Amino acid sequence: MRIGIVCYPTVGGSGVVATEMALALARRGHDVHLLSYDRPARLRRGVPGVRFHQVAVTAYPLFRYPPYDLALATRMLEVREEAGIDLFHVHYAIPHAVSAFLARSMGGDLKFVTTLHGTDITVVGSDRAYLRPTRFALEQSNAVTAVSQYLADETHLVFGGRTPVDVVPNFVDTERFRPGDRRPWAQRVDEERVLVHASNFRPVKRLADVVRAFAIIHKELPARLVLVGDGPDREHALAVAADLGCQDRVEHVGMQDDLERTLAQADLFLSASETESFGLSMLEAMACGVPCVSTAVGGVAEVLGDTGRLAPFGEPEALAKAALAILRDPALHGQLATAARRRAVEHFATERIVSAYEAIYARVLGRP
Ligand code: GMT
Repeated sequence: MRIGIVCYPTVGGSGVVATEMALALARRGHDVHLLSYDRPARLRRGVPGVRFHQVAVTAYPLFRYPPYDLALATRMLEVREEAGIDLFHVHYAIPHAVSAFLARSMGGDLKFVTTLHGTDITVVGSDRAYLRPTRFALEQSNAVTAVSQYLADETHLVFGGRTPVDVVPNFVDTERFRPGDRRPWAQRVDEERVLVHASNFRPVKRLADVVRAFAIIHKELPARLVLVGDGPDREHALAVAADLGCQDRVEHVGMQDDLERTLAQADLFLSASETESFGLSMLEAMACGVPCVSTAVGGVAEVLGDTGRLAPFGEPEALAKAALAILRDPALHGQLATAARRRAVEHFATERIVSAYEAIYARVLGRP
């Protein structure tokens, strides 16, 4: 098939999923075209079978907010004409699904599948300013998918039940994300527990709560917290670490192209999010054999199964208690680590999930 993928290029989960989809589809022989305002990090090097098409937005003094959605609709039509695209797969509803509908209205029969990732429904999509166009664009999509059952249910709650939503979870490359050769802390001389958190440090991630939980853990056990990523809450979280006297045990390493290396060195992944439709970094940690302790929000329970531990949102003490129970018990840690890796491989491996998307494409195109 000739497939157009539309996504945000940022390091956020939806961009990662869309780019990994493009790579996996190209490996399966599809002709893949990726459209975005910038080249996604994981596509920096050219990849056979995937062509990148930049969406350029004209700046004009009159435009306080340049109309990206219009430029995207135009680019979708151009790419369809140039490459003979069979179907577009748009990741994150706003504004991508609306642009796809506009492209169809301008250019005739254009098929598109919309994948919902989280805040496009739970935060932005439910905002009064965006609710009606988002609902309309979902109704116009040839298929709508959500990355968890939680998100599918939320979509029905927010937008009404008219649009059928297929649940297709996110996936992980279990060859790239795999356990490292680091021995568990009980077999190491320093016994230092390495905790990791990776995200875009947006307010919804509650990075300061990650640090607060870590400060409690650090008082009880030798421990270090590695923060991977970057975003608006970085300074606040580092200030909280200083206030709590653990700043020298908190290491901010910024964005990482080789996140798998850091994850494979960790003993535990900590997440304090207020909402999380899926939690892709946790799946990547699981694939590396790293148990996760997270707030019990959104679709996280669907991802972790019984391989990690959940604590109520907004209670860093509860998060710390759950983490300490694992970090004090090498046998329990070993069991959870093995179960996490197994669950990632059995339920969330790339090939399995990409096949599910291919089946949806075939259904939309009316092909066997
Ligand atoms: O919704 C966001 O904050 C951005 C979005 C993204 O582009 O990274 O994250 C969402 O999509 C990810 C990939 O499907 C999920 O793993 C995240 O859980 C989800 N974020 C939230 O629900 C907050």
